[in-house]
Amino acid sequence: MKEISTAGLTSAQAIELENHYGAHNYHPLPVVLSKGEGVYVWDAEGKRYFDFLSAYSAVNQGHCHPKIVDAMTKQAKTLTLTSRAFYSDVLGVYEKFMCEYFGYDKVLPMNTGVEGDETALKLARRWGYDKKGIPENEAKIVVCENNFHGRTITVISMSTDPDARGGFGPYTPGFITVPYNDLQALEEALQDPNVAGFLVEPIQGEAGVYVPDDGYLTSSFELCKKYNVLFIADEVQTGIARTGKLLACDHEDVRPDILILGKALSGGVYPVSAVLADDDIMLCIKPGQHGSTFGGNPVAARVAIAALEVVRDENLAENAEVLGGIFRSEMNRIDSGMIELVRGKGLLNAIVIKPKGGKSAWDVCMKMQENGLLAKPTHDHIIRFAPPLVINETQLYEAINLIRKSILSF
Ligand code: IF1
Repeated sequence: MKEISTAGLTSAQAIELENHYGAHNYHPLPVVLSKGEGVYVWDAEGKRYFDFLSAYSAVNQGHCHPKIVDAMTKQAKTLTLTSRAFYSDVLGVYEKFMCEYFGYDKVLPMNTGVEGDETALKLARRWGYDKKGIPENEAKIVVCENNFHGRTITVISMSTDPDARGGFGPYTPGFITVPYNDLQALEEALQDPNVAGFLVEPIQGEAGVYVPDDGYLTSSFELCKKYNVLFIADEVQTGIARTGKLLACDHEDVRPDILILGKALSGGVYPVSAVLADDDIMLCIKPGQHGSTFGGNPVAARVAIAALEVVRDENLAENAEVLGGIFRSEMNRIDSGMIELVRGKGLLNAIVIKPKGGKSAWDVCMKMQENGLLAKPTHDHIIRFAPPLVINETQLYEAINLIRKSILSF
């Protein structure tokens, strides 16, 4: 093998290495990133791009936010991991901070988003048996068509996406699927006395930034109350200011019984996820029944505190709300037959692309890359736009011009 160090790697070499040695479970845009700061990333050749993916909304606070990186490096030099076999002098501080920040009695720390979802499912089942009186092994969770909650066997068992799910059976039983944004179907499902929880994304991200009708969250929450079912919100992608409020559920003043957070909980520097609930639910899980080697470690705890302080101190929710409005109205003004629809909330937005002359969403993304803006297509015909929430108005208009120019080139 040729001698190559990461310092001198060209983009072509980096892509070749990944292709050769990495599993082929992704199909990335052909851009190799080597540096990030705020709303920008740079490729191996030094070209700068606006990052309009933000690592799927993990980097809401911007790349390499100095306050978060400082918190991480400081703690990393002091104590990184104790496991939960011992207490640490950071975890309790973090847990108190989280409970006060989000308004819950208790938090259960995990690492990745899917672990948060798995935790919520276990918690809901346990509550179903201990508190609702569901007969053993009969608990069901209602989920939505076109959901995305991660990649474990149990979580793909809830999926209706053939790519995510197909060929990985046998599947975990105990799920009822209803169409998203359909209250009547939800009510029918909730009437089953063995239903413990309703798991929902307040906006479906992977499905293509699918925003439900106004009132859907409120009404589904009320239906859950009517049938004594836990309302479980997966805010892994929509949470932490992305949609213009701290939580997407805040748009309808709904307080989930179980709240799942991930991604931007760490500002993208480290995997940190969390599940929040009140005592009546959270204390259904007893010592030894759930956990994780890394969950709640001192670095994660310090990082999450810093990341949430940045969200508050820099008014990221307000910024997302205001700039999101500008973004959608400017997208709607682009005079191109290729834009079928613009939708979203705050700075979680998507445009639906109508292919033109054989050119699809992928081609638009390639053109935007050429012009200095990165975004990723989802489901062939949808492009998701989710810049870091630290973006300012000048930068947003610059980015809008690049998007307009790219689309109008077809
Ligand atoms: C990938 C999409 C986004 C999520 C919600 C839990 C998780 C996710 C609502 C799991 C993860 C990801 C994972 C990422 C692609 C991605 C994604 F394109 F699939 F749809 F964000 F939009 N709940 N979303 O969106 O979190 O375990 O990954 O930390 O490459 O699979 P995780």
